[in-house]
Amino acid sequence: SGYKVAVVGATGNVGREMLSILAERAFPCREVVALASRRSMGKEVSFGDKTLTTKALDTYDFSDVDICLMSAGGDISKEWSPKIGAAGAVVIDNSSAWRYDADVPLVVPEVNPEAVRDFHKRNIIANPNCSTIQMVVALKPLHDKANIKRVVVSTYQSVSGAGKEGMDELDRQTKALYSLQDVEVKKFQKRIAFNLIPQIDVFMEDGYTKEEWKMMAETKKILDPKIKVSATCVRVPVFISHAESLNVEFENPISVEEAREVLRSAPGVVVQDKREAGGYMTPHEAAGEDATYVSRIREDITVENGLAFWCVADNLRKGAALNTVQIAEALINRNLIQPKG
Ligand code: 11C
Repeated sequence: SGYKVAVVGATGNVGREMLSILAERAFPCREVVALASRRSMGKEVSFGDKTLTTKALDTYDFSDVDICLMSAGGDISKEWSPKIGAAGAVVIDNSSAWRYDADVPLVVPEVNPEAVRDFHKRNIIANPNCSTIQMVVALKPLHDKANIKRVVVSTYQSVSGAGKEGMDELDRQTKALYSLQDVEVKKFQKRIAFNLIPQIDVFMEDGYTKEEWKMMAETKKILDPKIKVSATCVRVPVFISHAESLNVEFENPISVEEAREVLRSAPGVVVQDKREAGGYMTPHEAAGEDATYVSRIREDITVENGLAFWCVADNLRKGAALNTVQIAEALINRNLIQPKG
């Protein structure tokens, strides 16, 4: 007994992480199937101590699947999520295809778990962008305490956010530089090894990039439409975990001590903040962890009620796979879905 879970995009960075998180958390499943494009069909992936052979998405019969975790990109999701949803499985989708649809809940379980109730409109729930997830996990307890008016955020995003190709590019370029060979630029817009790139996703008309726009639009949908967000998203030569520097302006006064207090007791947050050398979290240390880490909490001395802080999380786990599995758990804990088998 238990749920039948399909993982679509099982051979990707996030798909593999979904399978290991399902196994780690002993998700109540009677069966797990790994699906991917025809190109990846037959590849083997790990599920706990088992090995699954990937099956093709386009010929798979979803009629006895309860939950489908999708991480196969926006185009595949646009085509397949409605079909899978119509076949009776609840789709929890990690792409940006459905996030801004009024009939699709956009959920971070620590922030707006009650929104899962509306999943039945399309049988789809959207998982937010990785840089939004860790930011709203940290902002939620502060918003409840002192009402956020405005956020200025700069991100330091790892190459794994751009998939395996992004990780391969940093690896390849670094090796090429050390062996004095030509550096080939394929995945990113410029060289990423020993460099920074202030562009993630395409440019919008107003000069912000799509990644920056997502952080703004998603924060409004998940947390509060009144919060203003200005983001600058930067790719950095780090393999796993995104970091963010935030300046937050509040309606009401909030001291550093009060902020520490509410963050310490907030779900999903770990405060690691000693005002001494090394007393903060870094991306390398957050890789493989589940929490959103908050460090460097201090007063923003340029506004009346302001705080500045640093936040770090594993973009493949809390930023993607873990959040998706937690959404499935939120559905189950609320008795909103029953296993078909
Ligand atoms: C990155 N945040 O780091 C992006 C990847 O909307 O799900 C995820 C894009 C998305 O490149």
